[in-house]
Amino acid sequence: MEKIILDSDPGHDDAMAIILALGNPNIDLLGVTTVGGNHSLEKVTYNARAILEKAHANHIPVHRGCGHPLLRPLTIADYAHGETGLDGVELPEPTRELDEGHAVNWIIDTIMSNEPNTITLVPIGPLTNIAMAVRMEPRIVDRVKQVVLMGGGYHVGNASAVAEFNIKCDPEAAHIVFSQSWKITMVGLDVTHQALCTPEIQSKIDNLGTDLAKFASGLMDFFRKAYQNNQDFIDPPVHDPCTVAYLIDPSVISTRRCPVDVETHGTLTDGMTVADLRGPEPSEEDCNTQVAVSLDFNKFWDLIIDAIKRIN
Ligand code: PIR
Ligand code: CA
Repeated sequence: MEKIILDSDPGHDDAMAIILALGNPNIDLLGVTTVGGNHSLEKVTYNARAILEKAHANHIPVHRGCGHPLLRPLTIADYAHGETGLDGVELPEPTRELDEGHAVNWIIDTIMSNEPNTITLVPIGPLTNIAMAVRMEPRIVDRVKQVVLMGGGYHVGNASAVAEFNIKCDPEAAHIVFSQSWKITMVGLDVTHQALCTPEIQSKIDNLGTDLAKFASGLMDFFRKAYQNNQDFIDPPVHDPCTVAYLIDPSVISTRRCPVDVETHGTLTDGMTVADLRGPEPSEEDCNTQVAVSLDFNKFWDLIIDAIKRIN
């Protein structure tokens, strides 16, 4: 069982990551924390609670985190996620109260009160909460098992020619996170743009016939339209669950070790994840960061479909 904390900004693909984490028997989801990103902190926090309600998982705590990047104003992605941050589906009213305590404190307390090397951080939004946690309690860096994050890309951007949204939203936070000595796997657009919800995949989800399958399919319908309207995609890439899939089965994603740094002073390149792919692949002792390079499409979607089936 992999104990994970999902730090999220739901978001259509964040919702799919939460569902995968809940529905897979090898993942122990300790809690969901929220960060301003795809939409305002208020909206994404409500969405996180509503998704858990929908998936019969209101035993999972939700802690609200930072609403704004460390230095910059918040830029949201409502063009991708709509007015609610989760347009296209009807959300149930959450029955569990929002948990007390700031997400950053909860992340620190959870890591420090568990055995060393047992907790994996899975950030799937801007890295503001994680950077704050590092600054408040630097001992978490040695105590965390690993960080597997959705963000960045070494060959492609979506918020600019070279920058991915989560990193571009808060490049200073990303810089802090990538400068630590913990093991980081960057699951970037290079791979998540392969995680397309094709009509064939979506009909497999539809064929499950359950309430949660209809919910997931409704999310994908909206995400498809948004991606067709403003990203020039035919099918929507379902970014965030790639991280969880990698933790469930590392053979879903192949990786390459390389140094990664984040541009914070670029005029054209702000928020770019600069991956140094020169030379032979460095050893694990020499390099604590790795980037995702390819996705096993069928294995990925089998995991998601299996998770939806198990929940409902
Ligand atoms: C942002 C996202 C998704 C699509 C667009 N166009 C913008 C969000 C996703 O939730 C994911 O975490 C990441 N940011 C992909 O860039
Ligand atoms: Ca996200």
